Amino acid sequence: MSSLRPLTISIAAAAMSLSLACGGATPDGGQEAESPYAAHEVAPGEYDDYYGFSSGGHSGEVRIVGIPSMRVLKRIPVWNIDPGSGWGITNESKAMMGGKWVGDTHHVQGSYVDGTYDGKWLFVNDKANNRLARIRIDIFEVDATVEIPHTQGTHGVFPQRAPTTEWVILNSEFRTPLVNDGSGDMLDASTYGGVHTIVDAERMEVVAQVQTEVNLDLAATDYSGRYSFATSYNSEGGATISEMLASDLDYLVVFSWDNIKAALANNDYRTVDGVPILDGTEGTGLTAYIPVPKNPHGVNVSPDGNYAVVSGKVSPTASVIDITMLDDVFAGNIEPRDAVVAEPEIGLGPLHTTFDGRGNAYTSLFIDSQEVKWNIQRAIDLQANPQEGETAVVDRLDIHYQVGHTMASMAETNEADGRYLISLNKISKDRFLNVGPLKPENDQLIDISGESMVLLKDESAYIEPHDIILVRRDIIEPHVVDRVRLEEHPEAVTQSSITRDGNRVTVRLTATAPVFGLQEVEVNEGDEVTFIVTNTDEIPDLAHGFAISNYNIQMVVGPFQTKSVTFTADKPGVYWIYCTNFCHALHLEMRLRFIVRPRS
Ligand code: RUQ
Ligand code: CUA
Ligand code: CA
Repeated sequence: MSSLRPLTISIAAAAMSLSLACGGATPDGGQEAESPYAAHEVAPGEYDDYYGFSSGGHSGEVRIVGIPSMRVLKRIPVWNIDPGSGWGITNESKAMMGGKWVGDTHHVQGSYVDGTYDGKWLFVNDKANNRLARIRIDIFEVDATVEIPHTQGTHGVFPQRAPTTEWVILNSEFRTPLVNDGSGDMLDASTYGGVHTIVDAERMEVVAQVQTEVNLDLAATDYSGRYSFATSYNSEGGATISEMLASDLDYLVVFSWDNIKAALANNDYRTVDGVPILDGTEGTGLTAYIPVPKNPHGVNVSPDGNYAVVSGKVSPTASVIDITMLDDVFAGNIEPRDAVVAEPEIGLGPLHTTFDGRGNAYTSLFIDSQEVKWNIQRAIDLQANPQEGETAVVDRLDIHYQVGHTMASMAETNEADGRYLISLNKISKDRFLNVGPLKPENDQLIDISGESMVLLKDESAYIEPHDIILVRRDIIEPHVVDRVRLEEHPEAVTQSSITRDGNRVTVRLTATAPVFGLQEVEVNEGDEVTFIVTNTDEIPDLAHGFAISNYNIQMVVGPFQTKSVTFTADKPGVYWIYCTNFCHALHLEMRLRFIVRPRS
């Protein structure tokens, strides 16, 4: 039995409390002699079939996980400081972080061409400080960021899927005043709104924002480049949890890109802080508000591009919206709710839905702690023709415990292959050694190639991954490089030197195992010192580190990369600069003296 104290939301309105109790499930299947995972094991020296790109939640990072081994292959710092790479310490990364050192990554998505991944970029949001970051897949480092104005709770993010990713859209989960400068009656929540932000993927600049009266939570784009979607759980415009739960129906908000583009071309907007703000409230023609029950969460589009599936969260249902009917909704030929072609009952606490490319949907059930497999066409047929005792549900699998996101292999593309399903479980509870109050999460690997789901593997994850996408290896591998081009950094160093301009000292330093290009650097106390370090080693996996003792500076520089750091030499004395990354038999000798002469 569980010893976890239920953390129930203690308000009367939440009769269906979204509790963290797990109902006393016990671990199952752990002690069989032959684990079903054996057939999927990635032996030493073998490679995984998929790259998993996972958002690290409040760790602020993105992680690369091999699937099906579940090995964590890399952590990509985004909105966090990482001495292992110097992220947040180097001048280059500081410029991209803009003085904000924490973030909350929820959703990582890849760039697309014709409905599948093109292997170029990943995009990831920052819910805490309202930013979007772009990661270059060739080197798996952030190369651009953009602040999203007029928003809080920047949550759902999704790139355009076709023909290519020109736009990336983001939702603001929290309603706020659009101009949030303390003016007006700040307590009057009826004046707040949400915004659907459009970012240019190439330039990483905000193109426009579409304002709505409701909040906008999860996001998706369609497969034609004509629509985007946002779930809204706060159609009530409430500021308290009971207000947000007052109504039985909320919305899936659909944004018409044709009409947005026309409004932009006709200058049909106002400009606030340099950003075009379009009116997307009900009746303006830019949006359709499709009523769905109740406080819905995820919206996911089926790989055939035909359906948007909204997971009901407080309602035990999923709502299936027929995307081919949206033109009629926007033309006023049918009511928005007419586009909901099925609403099967699937279980308690549906959060996210994913697909196997064979017509089946898999929805995470937070309260039931289950993955539920159901057939979309069957749900549509039963909606049209209800039959006593019949259900669209095909299979259920208990997970451990309280699943948030779930994702199948290639499921957010038109190449969904229905091999693996990942269940990102918020609570691991009794599945691992006890490591104190703050426990790992439990990411579970499930085989979905057959009729029934088969649990294959538990993997602990440092809190708290949110979402993951599973991308076939052959899409990513050709793009990944072993080293950057030396000249990519305008200040790349090929010859070490020290130059002085007044009290500004610039040290250009090469690093080739096992020596830095200089053996000592002398400066005066109070000098502003910039070190520019280039790793000039040609060997593909030979990184060098650069740390200055007692100066709070530490960074790793990959092959042919250049990184710089600027600081004030405020402590006189002798300080060893050393390589932090084991690179050579003489790695320990790879160091130089930094001599700071006291001000006389
Ligand atoms: S959310 S557990 Cu931030 Cu993706 Cu749904
Ligand atoms: Cu270079 Cu250790
Ligand atoms: Ca609501």
